[in-house]
Amino acid sequence: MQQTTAPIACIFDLDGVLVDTAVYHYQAWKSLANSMGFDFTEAQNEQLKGVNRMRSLDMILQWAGIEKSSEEKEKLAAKKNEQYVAMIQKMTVKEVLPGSLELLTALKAEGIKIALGSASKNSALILERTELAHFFDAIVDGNSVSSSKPDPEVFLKAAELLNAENENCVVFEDAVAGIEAALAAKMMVVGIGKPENLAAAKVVVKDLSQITLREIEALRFT
Ligand code: B16
Ligand code: MG
Repeated sequence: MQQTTAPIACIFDLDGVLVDTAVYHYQAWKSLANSMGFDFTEAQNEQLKGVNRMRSLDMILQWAGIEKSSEEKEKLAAKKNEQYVAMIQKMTVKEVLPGSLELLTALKAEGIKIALGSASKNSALILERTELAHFFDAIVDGNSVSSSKPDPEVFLKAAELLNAENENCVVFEDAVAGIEAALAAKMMVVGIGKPENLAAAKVVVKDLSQITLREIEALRFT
């Protein structure tokens, strides 16, 4: 009897994978830190990727050795978000990262299910501004999870909504925390960025233009 393999399902992180918003997060956090009289390094910024807003703020304050009350932290996070939203409101389809549109289109043409698995609470605005919303069969973002990456919740929920088994899901991630989350969910993972930053991912590519649908489908056999 011939064995059939279940189709793969693809789960995309948003910031830094499909769209170039990682740089806006960095600018907004840096400007907040500078306004308080301190800074953080690019290596520290790598650790903020994929991490939710309040946890990112906690990390930045901890690096600076500053303690704030919950109320003050809410205000600081709101200030950062205001600046970030002002930047993403001006986004266009031009800020979609190389290969994103081509890969999403190819997946759709093959009938492969697609979900978003992002920590961002601003994903709806970004998907609308960049005209990507129509590609997704399911959206899981910072508004629908209680635990931040590296907790696997965001990807487990996405797989559930797609009706896919975890081991058939391929996660595309630019963040160390996101790769940890995907591995904890027992999913396949493609790192997006520099291999030296994303050592836990077996496959790392510069951007989505550097991987084909066939290579993605072959991941389960590696
Ligand atoms: P927001 P992703 C993450 O999005 C970003 O990588 C991370 O830097 C950011 O702090 C987080 O979203 C929360 O974003 O402040 O917009 O809710 O990479 O998981 O798509
Ligand atoms: Mg990201």
